[in-house]
Parts: sequence; structure tokens; C-alpha cells
Amino acid sequence: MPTDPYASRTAPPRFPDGFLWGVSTSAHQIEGAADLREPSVWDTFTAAPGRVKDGSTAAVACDHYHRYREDVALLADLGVNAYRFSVSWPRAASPGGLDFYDRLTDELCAAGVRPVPTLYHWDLPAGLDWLDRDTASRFADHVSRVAARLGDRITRWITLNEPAEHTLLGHALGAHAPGGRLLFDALPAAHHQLLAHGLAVRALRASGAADIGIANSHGPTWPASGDRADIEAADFYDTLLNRLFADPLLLGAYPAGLGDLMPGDVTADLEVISEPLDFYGVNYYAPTRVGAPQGTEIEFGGLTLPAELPFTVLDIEGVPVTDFGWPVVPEGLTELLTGFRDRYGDRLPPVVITENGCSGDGLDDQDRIAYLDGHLRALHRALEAGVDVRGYFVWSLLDNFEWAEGYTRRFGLVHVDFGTLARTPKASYGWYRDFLRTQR
Ligand code: IFM
Repeated sequence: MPTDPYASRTAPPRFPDGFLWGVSTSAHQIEGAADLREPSVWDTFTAAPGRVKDGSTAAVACDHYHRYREDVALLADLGVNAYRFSVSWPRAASPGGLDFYDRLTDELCAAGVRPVPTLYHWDLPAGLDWLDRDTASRFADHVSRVAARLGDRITRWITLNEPAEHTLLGHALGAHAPGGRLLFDALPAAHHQLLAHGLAVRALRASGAADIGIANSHGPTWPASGDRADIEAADFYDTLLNRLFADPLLLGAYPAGLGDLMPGDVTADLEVISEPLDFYGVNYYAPTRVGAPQGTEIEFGGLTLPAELPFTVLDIEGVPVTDFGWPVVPEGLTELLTGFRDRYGDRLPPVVITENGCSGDGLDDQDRIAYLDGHLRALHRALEAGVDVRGYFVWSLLDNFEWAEGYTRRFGLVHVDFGTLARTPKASYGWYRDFLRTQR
């Protein structure tokens, strides 16, 4: 018997017709079949002991490479009209590697689910490095090859996933591949990813694509108090994690002070980086509370943050937290989007929420339902406040390889048994399906 997901909640808000409803995944986190592609920096990283919490690798992951038909059937049954996945650059570069995305695209189109590929989600081919400028043009070549192969069926493209997290975790703090601990010397990796994005936009347009965006992670930054030192530290953090990645795209300029830390004269690059976008993808999970530096190393969200950082990241008290320790603050999404609309005005294209979700165990995942329900309502409040929002994607369809956390954090609407690879829809899958029915 179907349950009534709104028995104890008010009726769901109604989103505009034509809204894009989906779920997101990424290649390295679900595909497996590592023997059928070139190696990536994540293969090298996970091979070294102590890098991944449970010592696991993504060699098999969800084996989506072989089970994609079953996964597309789950999408069709869920009732989403779009699916965000990523094209693995190391797979695309291997002989016959694009055949897989050809099959997946056909399967999605046959199921009435619009494919929305991300062209880079952290799995850089081994041997390349974002600290090298040349990686940006190599990426544009990869994008041209993928677009030439799939562009007859795919209209909506996402260039990069979360260059901010990739720079921070992969190059500044060393928690992710490739493991760099460069702190502020990691900034060239950010610039080269942004340049890669701009070159990719040009390559996609040259191939005839007309609906192009990026998936950037953003969240409001809350100062720990009204003290000047806390406000300044929070402003710096906000600049580093939000404005550094949105200003060059939307305003064609780096925030004051940061442009000087980039490699060489970036004036011409900024023209490429600020190629107009058709939509702006936002990955939202939580706000961050930030205070003045305390001069000591701190543990935060599974990371050890070095003492020399000019800010301290603090817990947000009085709100629920996910099993990852991330605060659950739906209204942060409304605040973020209205803040973006105020800061960027007409320069902000229509927004698509390209990721939102939470980790947590169990098939009867009521916490996830509460999280998603709260965030959809918060998103609707942003719409009512005049933000042009066009879509929403849950992270994630399947439990998967959560990077340095291995298989210990489960974000899926569908449970995956990593022994048998059996898929079992969770309560949240049924809830999302029921919610989507209310939007038809
Ligand atoms: O799993 C990741 C994803 O790869 C990028 N955005 C955040 C998710 C949850 O940590």
C-alpha cells in the first residue's frame, strides 16, 4: 500500500511547469570497471595506504558500468525527467571508452530521462595535474571528443563539478587526490580549472550545444559573532569558497586580492572564464560558521585544518547533523540563492540545484526524507522571492564511493549492498517518487 508522505507534513509546494527533476551521480563513484579505462589520479591516491577511511577503492564501486540498464530502470520508475552523471575522462580516453556513454545515453533517451552529463567530476587521468596550465586545453579536447560523439542526443551539459572542493581537498589540504598540501599555493589549480571550464564552454558551443552550465558548490558563511575579527575571517572564507569560483564566471573578475595570487596576468583568461552560461548549477549541502583564527590545528568534518589558516571553522549549534557531521539547515539554501540574486543580479543565469542530499544509514531513512522535504520547501521560498530556479537534482541515486570516506557514508535513495551489488530502494526513493507525482 502506498504511504502518504504528507500525512504528517503540509502539502508539498508546487514548482513551475517544465521544472527539471533529477538525481545526480559521478563516474568514479559508481561505475567500477576500472580495468576497462585508463588510470586516474584517484586510482593512484587510493592505492597508497591510509588515504581512504575503510581502505577501499572504486575498482568495482556499484558496478554501474555493467548494471546501467538496471539503474536506468530505477530512474524511470522514480519518475525523474533528468539524470546528471559524469563522463569519466580516463574512460573517454581509452579505446572504445565512449561506447559506454553512447549506450547509457540511448538507454536514458528510450526511458524518457534527459541525460545531463558533467564532463569532469574529479577523476583526472593519471599523469595530468591541474597545477599545469596545459591541462585546461587537454580538457577542452576531451570535451570536443565527447560532444562530437553524444551531441546528437544531448542538449544540456555541465563542464566541471565543484572546482572549489577539488582545489581545497585535492590540492590545498591533501584529503583527496592528488593529495597536494599546498594551502594557498594551490590557487593556480583553481585558475586552471576555471580556464578549462571557459575553454569547454567554447568547445561545446562550437559543437552546436546551446544549454551549458557548471556545478559549483556554495553555502552561506556565518560569522561566529559580531566581533570584527570573526566577521573578517568569515568574509575571507566566503571569498575563498564562494566568490573565488562565482565572481570570475559571472563578473569576469577575481575578488580583490586573489587575482594577484593567480599564475601570471590572468586578464585574457578571465574573458574565456566568463563566457556567458545558460544556467548556473549550485551544489548545496550546508552553511559554514566561521570565526577568527585560533592558531591551532582543528578537526572539522573529518578534515584536519592546519593552524596557519586565517579562519577557524566552527560547529553550528542547535541544528540536527547528518552522520557525516554536516549541519542540516534548509533555510541556508534560500539565503544562499537570494544572496546570489542580490550580488550578481542580471549576470546570474537561471539556477539549477545540481546536488543536494545527505548521508545516513538504513532503508527506512526518515532523516533523509526530512532533509529533502525541508530543502525543497526552502528552494520554493527562493522561487517565491524571485530567484529564477529551473531544476533540482538529489545527490545521489545510489550509495556509492564517497571519496576519502570510502563506502562508510551512504548518500543514496537506493541502498547498494557492496558485497552482492544488489540495489534496494529506500523509503526516501518512494518519498521522492510520490513527491514527483505531485508535480505532474
Ligand atoms: O559525493 C560528493 C560528490 O562527489 C560531490 N559533491 C558532494 C558529494 C557528497 O560529499
